[in-house]
Amino acid sequence: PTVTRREDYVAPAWLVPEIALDFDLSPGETRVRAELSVERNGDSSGPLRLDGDALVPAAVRVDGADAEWRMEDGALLIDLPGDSHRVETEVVIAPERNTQLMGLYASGGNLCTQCEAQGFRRITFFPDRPDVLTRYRVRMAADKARYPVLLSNGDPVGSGELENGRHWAEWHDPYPKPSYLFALVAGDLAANRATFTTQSGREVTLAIWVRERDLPKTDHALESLKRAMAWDEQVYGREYDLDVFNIVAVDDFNFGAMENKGLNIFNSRYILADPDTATDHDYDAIAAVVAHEYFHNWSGNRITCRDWFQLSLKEGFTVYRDQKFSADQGSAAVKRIEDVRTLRAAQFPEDAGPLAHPVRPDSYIEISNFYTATIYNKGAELIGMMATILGPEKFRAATDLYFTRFDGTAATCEDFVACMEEAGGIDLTQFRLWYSQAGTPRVTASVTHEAGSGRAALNLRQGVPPTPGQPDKAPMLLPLKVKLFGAESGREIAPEQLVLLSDSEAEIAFEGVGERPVASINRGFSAPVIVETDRSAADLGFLSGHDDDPFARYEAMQQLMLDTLVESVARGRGDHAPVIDAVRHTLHDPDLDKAFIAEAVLLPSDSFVGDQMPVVDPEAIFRAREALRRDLGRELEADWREAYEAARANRFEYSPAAKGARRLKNVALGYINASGAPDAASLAFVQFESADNMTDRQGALATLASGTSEKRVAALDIFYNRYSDNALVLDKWFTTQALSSRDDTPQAVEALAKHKDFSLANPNRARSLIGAFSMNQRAFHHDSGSGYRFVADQIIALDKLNPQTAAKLLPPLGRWRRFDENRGERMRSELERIVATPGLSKDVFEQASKSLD
Ligand code: B3K
Ligand code: ZN
Repeated sequence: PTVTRREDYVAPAWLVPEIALDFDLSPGETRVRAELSVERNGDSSGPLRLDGDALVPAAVRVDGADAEWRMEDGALLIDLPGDSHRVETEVVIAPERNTQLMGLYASGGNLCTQCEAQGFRRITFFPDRPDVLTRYRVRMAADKARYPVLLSNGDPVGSGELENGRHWAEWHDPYPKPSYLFALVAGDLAANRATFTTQSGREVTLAIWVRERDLPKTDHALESLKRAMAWDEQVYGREYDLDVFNIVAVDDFNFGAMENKGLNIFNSRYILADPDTATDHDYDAIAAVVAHEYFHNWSGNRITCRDWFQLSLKEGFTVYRDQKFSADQGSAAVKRIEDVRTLRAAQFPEDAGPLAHPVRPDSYIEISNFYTATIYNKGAELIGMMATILGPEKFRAATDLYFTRFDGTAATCEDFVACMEEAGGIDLTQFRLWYSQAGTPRVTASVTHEAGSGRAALNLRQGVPPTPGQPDKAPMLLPLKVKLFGAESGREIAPEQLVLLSDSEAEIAFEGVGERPVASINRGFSAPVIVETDRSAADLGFLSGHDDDPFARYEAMQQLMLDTLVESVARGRGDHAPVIDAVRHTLHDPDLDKAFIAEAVLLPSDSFVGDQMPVVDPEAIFRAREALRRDLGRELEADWREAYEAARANRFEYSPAAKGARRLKNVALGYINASGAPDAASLAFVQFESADNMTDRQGALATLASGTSEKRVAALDIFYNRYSDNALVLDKWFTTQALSSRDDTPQAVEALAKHKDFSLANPNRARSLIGAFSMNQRAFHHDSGSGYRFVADQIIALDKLNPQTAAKLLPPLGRWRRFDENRGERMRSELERIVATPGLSKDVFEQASKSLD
């Protein structure tokens, strides 16, 4: 397969200022006519190259006459004599046979598109690259009974009736856009509508389109959209720019959602919610994804990417924007904790493994493989670090400059950083390494103190581990917020300061320090790094109870728990008392809200504990964590029951306080069950049966599903029967079982893969079982290798239908270097089996072959 390299970028030889598309839609046979006005770009030479993927030209005309053409790697090549021509092509495609879900495809009886990154070339011949910006006119004709609603980008300009029960509609998008932002939907859909008046007084019609019966589940998404629109005006001065904004929800979708200009298309899991079927986490995710896609209208659509190596320009920045939006809707501290948890669970392992790549990659085989936590979440951290370094006013000036200067263009990460430098009045030369060097920096911090002289010092050292293709790393610019507390008095010794660590070693000096200091460092997680300190359990316990930065309090507790678990794994047993004391203290701190407490008292996941160890021992980690959970449950049983009772009697409400109460209640339920109390399972079962919301129902189900009570099977059956016609909730049923900590989970999951409701054809369902199972460290890494074989079988089967979604399931198998020889060998041999599969897609080939290197 061919490798595409960033340094090979050349500007397009031909531009396409205008396109007129004409779709004669039907599921088995859709005729697509395209009329492109093409213009030579400067004095470039060479033929017009129109990308195509599995397209056969039915007709090709240039300036109205049949033309000569040839095919090369699926693309259509035409030699054009002049500088400006009208090129017409015609193809026939079959949406109902499109199982890749890229291009035009059928879902739930409707037709829809997905073009990012390279799906447009599966619809029509076109220079399918983000730096070719085109004005689109789209006409669609379809059977009116089957597809009464016809939508595309921009504004509707006309519609009418045709013969044979067909009708047509035409849409024009006044904003030039890259082909990846094209969208079309034809379906039997109903809309939940609202209006939004922008800050300059423009009235925008908002509509969320779903199946008629799902309409009652769209209010939360619509409300979130309005909030996001207002927030972007207030915080970034960005206003919406069309008269209509449409969102369509579809059931079969390769990822979360897509920001097509004026016509966002969503995986229905990020639109549909009501208390009976969606958890608080679902509600939050819906608000975040709706906001994310909306924010792309400026960070992505008005300013797009020059090439796909610049993907983080739009994705990192937009994730940063949606994270801040969510932080403003509730507890900013809890949101930061959740975001860091995600970064550590998804991005740190990626950065430490065979698929590590820089935020601005240097090469790819298949760009779909680069929609990663590194591009998205680490990319967002880079924006956050620049915002920290500049401060809020200069950061806003810099984003204003960026939005003004690059509006209507296809820009680069470099353009963005240059705006930060210019408006911030600073030099970010060293900071740019964050874009080019992969790997998570490690910072070692220690404090020295001379009681006599009152001198203290914080000693910092940094380094970045080698990653594939990058053996040697230069020191990075790390913005670290630090503060010192007195170990005895607990008072602040030195106020918070922002240290810009630029060398591989530095010493920060403090004067007049009378007592032994304890360092609180990387407060607010100001830099996405791993910090190693020599702080004792006592110091961590103190910070977990007294630090005035809520993130630092959480962090101290996590570090204490991690140290305890790592020690237990190494020595077979550990001292649980400091963790139990710190948790007790946190549970009773009247200044803390319930959501924060719930986050803070949660043990780090099995896999995060594994990430701290040179060789991951899944069984030992599981046992150590269960032992600590049991002791926490037993020693604090009365406290958990008290917390549980305090949050028990609330009727459903979607508010930060009510969410926090539910979160803590369910964490408490988990600990009560861990204690082994005889009534624990019935407590869970009562909650399961009486819940008026999915958070409580699923929380109880998860607790039961990991246990041995006879209530377990009953609860799973009740849940299944109650929701058997709701695909999104059935996904939860599969996931809950895949994440169970029971010994028989590997066999249970293999059986579930044969369940009549399981199907690889629907990406949500595939992920709900296979994706979830591979996150269950103990079950997936069973030393028989059965988990590896099972997941590899599923990847091979899914690759034939949907390579993109198959490739996303691969990375857990690629982490073989982190495990013992037996497991590592078995993982490798599954990767080898995958690579040797005939007809493998380049998506899976890239992930599997790089994982073997
Ligand atoms: N831009 C899309 C992701 C497209 C993924 C293509 N493999 C959604 C988003 O990030 O907002
Ligand atoms: Zn995005």
